[in-house]
Amino acid sequence: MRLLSVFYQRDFLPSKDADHWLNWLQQENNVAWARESFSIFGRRVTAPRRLAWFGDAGLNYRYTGTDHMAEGWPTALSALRDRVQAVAAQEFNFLLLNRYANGQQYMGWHRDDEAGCAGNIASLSLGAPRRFRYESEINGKSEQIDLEHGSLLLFDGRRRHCLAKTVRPVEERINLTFRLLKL
Ligand SMILES: O=C(O)CCC(=O)C(=O)O
Repeated sequence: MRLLSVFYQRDFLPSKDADHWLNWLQQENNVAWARESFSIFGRRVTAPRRLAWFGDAGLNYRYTGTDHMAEGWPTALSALRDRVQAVAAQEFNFLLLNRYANGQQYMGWHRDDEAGCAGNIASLSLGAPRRFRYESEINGKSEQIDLEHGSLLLFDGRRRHCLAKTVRPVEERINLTFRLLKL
């Protein structure tokens, strides 16, 4: 089932848990953070953020012409996935993480509508609050939510959305998007 509108739970994680997860994900021995480049209108562009992923072993999430092959879930993260699944009432088999060092790092407008992407996306935010914009399903206008530390957002990835840049001095933010890939 797809959601018609977005669902936002501000206090999905108690602040102590949210702090723990932010700290855990920032450790390079837990997560291999990488800078990725992709082709857009024939030009090679480096993404203005860092990226990592986990998922059921052998699953490949391919987008912007790049493979993201999963090798399994660290035990700690599969426990977090189970908590997200319970609220979303849906299973997830892939996790994409984005790490924004400051307000100049962002994600441009896009849709997550690759073939094989099913159900809704569950987006867990950690660190500095940042503005998420998405297209209204009613009139196509831009709506927005400030995603807070420990919050969970459920949304239909086929709706255009972005993580806006800001000139305000903001600290690091890590975002986890749990997805269901059907292959
Ligand atoms: O960092 C965010 O909240 C946005 C992530 C996003 O748009 C995506 O993963 O498709």
